[in-house]
Amino acid sequence: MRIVMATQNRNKVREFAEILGGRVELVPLPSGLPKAPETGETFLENARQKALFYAAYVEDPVLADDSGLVVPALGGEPGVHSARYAGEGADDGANNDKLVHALRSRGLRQAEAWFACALVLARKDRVMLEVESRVDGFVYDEPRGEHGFGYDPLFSPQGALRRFAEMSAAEKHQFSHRARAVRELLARIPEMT
Ligand code: ITT
Repeated sequence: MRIVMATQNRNKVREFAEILGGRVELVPLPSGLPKAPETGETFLENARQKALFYAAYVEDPVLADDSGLVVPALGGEPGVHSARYAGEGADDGANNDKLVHALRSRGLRQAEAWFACALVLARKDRVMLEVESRVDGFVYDEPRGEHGFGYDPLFSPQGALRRFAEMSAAEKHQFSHRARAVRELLARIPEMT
């Protein structure tokens, strides 16, 4: 099976390839396409929006991922705004700094949090499969580790003493929202009509 990865985020593409380990042929989006709109209020709405937007441009099924970090003590932020928490075009460092300041300004050294991942597989104008998954854990007010991307230096999954950014890719995928969602998607591919 060949799937077009409907994302502009290289870290997501790398993680999908690691998690799938060759079971599916992944191809990138053709270059020069506009960025899909992301105006939904939920991860699933945004994943659907991206999948259907890019599916209109290609023949093969496309897979979109919308994901992010939810911190209930911060009113659910960064949430669906995770990629642009510190402003449009913000980099991971700026987003992490903003999260650290948001925690500290509320007197929090740590807080419960989860990473969520919605995946939508679409072909042409039709959604074929949708799955959602999450990993519960904690965020902290100081970063640790050099691996991964995004908020990985601030997040530890429940049952692990280390941050995602302190883990190898294989260790992160034992816990991660994305790896769980991909496994569920693969299990449901036979349901596709
Ligand atoms: P596309 O829309 O092109 O896929 P994006 O980076 O804009 O790329 P999202 O809107 O889904 O994608 O935002 C996801 C953000 O959530 C991402 O940029 C990270 O800041 C964060 N995030 C998601 N998964 C993560 C992970 O496994 N580790 C750390 N941060 C993650």
